[in-house]
Amino acid sequence: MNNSVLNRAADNIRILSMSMVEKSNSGHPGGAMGAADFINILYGEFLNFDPDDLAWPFRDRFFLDPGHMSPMLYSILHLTGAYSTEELEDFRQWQSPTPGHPELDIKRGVENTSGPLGQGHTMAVGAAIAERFLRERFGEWMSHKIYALVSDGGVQEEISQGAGRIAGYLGLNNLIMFYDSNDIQLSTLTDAVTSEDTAAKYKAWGWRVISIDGSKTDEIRTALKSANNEKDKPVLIIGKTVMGKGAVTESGESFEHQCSTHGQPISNAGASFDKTINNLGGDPSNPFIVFTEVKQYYESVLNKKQAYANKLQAEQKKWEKLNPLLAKKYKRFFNKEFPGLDFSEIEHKPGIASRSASGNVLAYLADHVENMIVASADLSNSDKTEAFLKKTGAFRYHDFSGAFLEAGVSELTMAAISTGMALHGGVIPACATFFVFSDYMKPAIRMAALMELQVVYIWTHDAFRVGEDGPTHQPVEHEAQLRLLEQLHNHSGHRSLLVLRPADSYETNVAWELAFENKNRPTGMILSRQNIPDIPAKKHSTRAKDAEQARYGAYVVNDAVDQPDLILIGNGSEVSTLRQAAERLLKDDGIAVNVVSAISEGLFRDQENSYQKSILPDDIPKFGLTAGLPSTLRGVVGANGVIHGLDHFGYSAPAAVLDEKFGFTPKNIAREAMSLLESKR
Ligand SMILES: Cc1ncc(C[n+]2csc(CCOP(=O)(O)OP(=O)(O)O)c2C)c(N)n1
Ligand SMILES: [Mg+2]
Repeated sequence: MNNSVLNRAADNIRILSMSMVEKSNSGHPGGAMGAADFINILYGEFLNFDPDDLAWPFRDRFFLDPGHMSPMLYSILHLTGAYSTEELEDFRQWQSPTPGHPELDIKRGVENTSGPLGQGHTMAVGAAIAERFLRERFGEWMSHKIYALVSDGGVQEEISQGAGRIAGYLGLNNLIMFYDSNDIQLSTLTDAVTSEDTAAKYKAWGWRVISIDGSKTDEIRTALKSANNEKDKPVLIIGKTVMGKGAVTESGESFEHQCSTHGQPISNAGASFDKTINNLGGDPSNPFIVFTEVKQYYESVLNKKQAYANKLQAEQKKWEKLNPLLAKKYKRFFNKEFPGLDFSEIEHKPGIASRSASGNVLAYLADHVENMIVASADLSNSDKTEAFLKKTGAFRYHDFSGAFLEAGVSELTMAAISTGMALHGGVIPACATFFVFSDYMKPAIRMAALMELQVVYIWTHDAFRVGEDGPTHQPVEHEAQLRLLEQLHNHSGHRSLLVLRPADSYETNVAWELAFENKNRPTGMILSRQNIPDIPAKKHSTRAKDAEQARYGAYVVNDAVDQPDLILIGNGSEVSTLRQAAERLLKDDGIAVNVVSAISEGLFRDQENSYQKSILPDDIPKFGLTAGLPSTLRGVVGANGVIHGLDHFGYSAPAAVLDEKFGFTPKNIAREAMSLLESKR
């Protein structure tokens, strides 16, 4: 293809991008204008997709890290036919499909929601792992490339360390990342904050690095060709680009390389909108137009893409005929179907920790779910994911026969990689660490919740009962924080995250079952380090059957009394303490108590009002017990109830001593409950 048409197309992307920002009077034109040359060559000459079906599972993926460059993405997707002119003109407006930062819309070519810098390219690493995992099982025919674009901000974010290390360690030769290196960031030039040798850094991680002039069509093409032929390593193409490329002032002087064009209409920044469009060969009175030759060029591009997709899909059909069982399997993988899963087959020894019960579930899943990928941030023996690891094996350099990612000590990276796996599709990711370190994962959890992705978070060592490790390891406010996402609804109107803290091994089974049913949102599981006695079965029932009621979010675990004197409410291991307190109250004071296990407030509040009232009638005194902040249970216990929780960081001492000192004993709880009842008399 002759470069003059390509350069016209890149200029067209620049004009569209700056015009979108100008029209909405908000947004980020500078970076988009600089990276236009790359995105143009990538989509024009490399990225494989099916124009008729952008969700085709074996398409190449493009992950955008700097979401603020959304005008560039919408512009290229306009040239390839997925967005209309009106939609570009509607940039950043209410309910437009062109929001300020791109929001996941695979059917229209947006592979990831982006905005928090650093996560987008880490998701690409996750997608690249998923691709290698599937290729290993189904063959070379289905292999495809994962492209990412990262900017100065994404390279500076700490998460890039984890993403770079893991991609290099695993030799993700299907990953090609373009670094839009324009030496400018939001408030300064990059030299105000960094003097690192980025190429050397990535090389040290095991990447191949190609440095080019990122505005030059030939150099971009050569680099992408070479990256596509790379057999061993992930490739970083460092492209030196020009912020606000083509911008000029009213008097026609260059206004390129200006920090001010990062995040406002170029006319506000000091450039001339009209003169810049003239300079880029466009018509200021018609800024949203696509040049005729560019239109023709992209028509020919789409024909080529279609021909490629047709060819591959024919190959796919042939393969499916020859391998009918495998063909069924990959379809199941992508449809998130799990035939034959029966959690009631999973047996536990009595009175084990819920982390161990989860380990038993994982051992079962290793045998029954072939497309599950589990990760741990260097805690597999402690968080009990090793039950899965031992049966499946860890990923190694160019070896994806296993199904376990040893992520190293990098919780945020691990969580964002899990997001990327879920985005790629075909696999079910779960990742684990200590509950207290969920703090390190929150930004990625939030993105998975926003994107409505099935990711499972396994958090063990759920309370101050980690004991001697002290306050740095004792989660307190964490459950309350995560349950905030239970209150936050996703764009489909559902609770964006489900948080489950099971009270014994039977509830742990149910929690895992729910995690598999939760196909359109993440699930977090909060599990104990210490053993927990199993809750006894109710009269004429089995514990397994009783525990199924955890599906309602909260239920009475003992033989319920119609008119109890008191209701005790908790979750996790506190339910056991409450049960013992209830026995004391009945024996010593003749008080009739219902004990409620509230595995998830969110699930509970989604039940019929009549059910909620039957479990927690208004007129009965309520007492809550939580190892977390008292506010963790406030929504369930209600304003008039009393909650015994923790309102400090905890202390270093053996767990039993802490239970005693913090008043988490059946005796103390019975005493406090009695004073609540007395205060009501
Ligand atoms: C995690 C995170 N922190 C801060 C921001 C705010 N922010 C948006 S863009 C940006 C830096 C922009 O620099 P660069 O990535 O080089 O983009 P360019 O200015 O070149 O377009 C910052 C700090 C963000 N989006 N995400
Ligand atoms: Mg920059």
